Amino acid sequence: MPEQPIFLTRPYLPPLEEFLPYLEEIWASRRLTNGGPFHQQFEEALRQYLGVPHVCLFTNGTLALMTALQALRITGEVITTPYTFAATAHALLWNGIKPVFVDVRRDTCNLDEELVEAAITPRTTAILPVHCYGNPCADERLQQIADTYGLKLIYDAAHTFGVTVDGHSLLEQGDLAVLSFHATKVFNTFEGGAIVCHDAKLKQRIDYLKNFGFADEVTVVAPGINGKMNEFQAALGLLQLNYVEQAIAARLEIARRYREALAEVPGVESIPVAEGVRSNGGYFPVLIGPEYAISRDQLYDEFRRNSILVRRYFYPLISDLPMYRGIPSAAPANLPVATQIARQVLCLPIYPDIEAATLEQIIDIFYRSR
Ligand code: T4K
Repeated sequence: MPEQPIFLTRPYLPPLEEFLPYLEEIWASRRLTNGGPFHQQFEEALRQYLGVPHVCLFTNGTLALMTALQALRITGEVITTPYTFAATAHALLWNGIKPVFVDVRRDTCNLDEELVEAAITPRTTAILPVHCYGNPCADERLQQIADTYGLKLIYDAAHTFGVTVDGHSLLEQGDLAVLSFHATKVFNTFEGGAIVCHDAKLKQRIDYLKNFGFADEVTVVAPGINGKMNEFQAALGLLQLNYVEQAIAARLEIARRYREALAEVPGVESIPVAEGVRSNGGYFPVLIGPEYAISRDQLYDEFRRNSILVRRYFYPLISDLPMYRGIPSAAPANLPVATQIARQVLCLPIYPDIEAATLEQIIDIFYRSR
């Protein structure tokens, strides 16, 4: 048994000596937050890296999601997925919006676009899909539905950093896309997040909203919140951009090894990557089916006995949490695919510097337990 547990992920950090000059600059200027120089530099550098029109930096992805809903004045009901991290639906509740859960597709774990129309009511104002594990949603179809019914389309793109489809950033889709730069993500700024948007006026509104609604010293245009990214986060982000492609490449190589090794194990299903997609290796989920010798939870326990801290993202389903389960659309009978995936999923450790021997040890547990 290893002395140190193997975690699901380890945050990527650049060499400390490269970060120290940024800290010295912050100390010298005493500019710590509120749109300082690193904030401005990082916002522009990120915009260029992502190839998107506008970026609004946030202190975390959850506040970015909450602000995105405010920015587009979303109210009433919003169609979303139950198969995600709690923050997606919580952002709706914090805005007094009712989530309407629609089932997912097994091949992508994303909102099933063909079930969306049936969930629309006169109170529906938006669709909030998640590109789960960075797998692209059926963007064209979702946009078509949104256009037909006059709905806004906001993507929770927390898992999507650096993902491209036929060379285009996935973040170009929808009215807004929301990123997370949390420590556990492919790209981290300790904590952090951003909204990607397409026009300058909307960026301005979001920038006001994340600063309490202040447009200038005496003008407050809306009941905004404090969502600002500070200078420490922004400085780290600037530095991390130099390393992120290298980190993604290392993750994709680990994903390739898992995929290859587990293809031979009956009852262990990897989620496919669609043609033309450059994924980011943020997560490596597998579904444990009935053909496997033991259940998902028995396998989970077996990993834990070996000090390998695999995770069941996303179990339980959001729709099963106490604050959501009373909503009619949260009934398990309405969500059969999501319910099944949540019972079968196991996310395996994946991070750029995972040791080759650890990777083989993880794979070996699948072979030994089958
Ligand atoms: N939308 C979606 C779809 C999301 O997945 C998330 C966040 C959000 C929105 C909200 O974005 P943020 O507001 O977080 O920016 C983690 C993260 O806290 C959360 O950011 C993430 N999704 C979610 C999927 O996972 P936990 O509670 O499961 O993480 P935790 O602390 O157990 O960490 C997992 C493993 O990572 C640990 O076993 C060890 C390792 N780790 C973690 C941290 C925090 C480290 O090595 N160092 C660290 O600093 O939620």
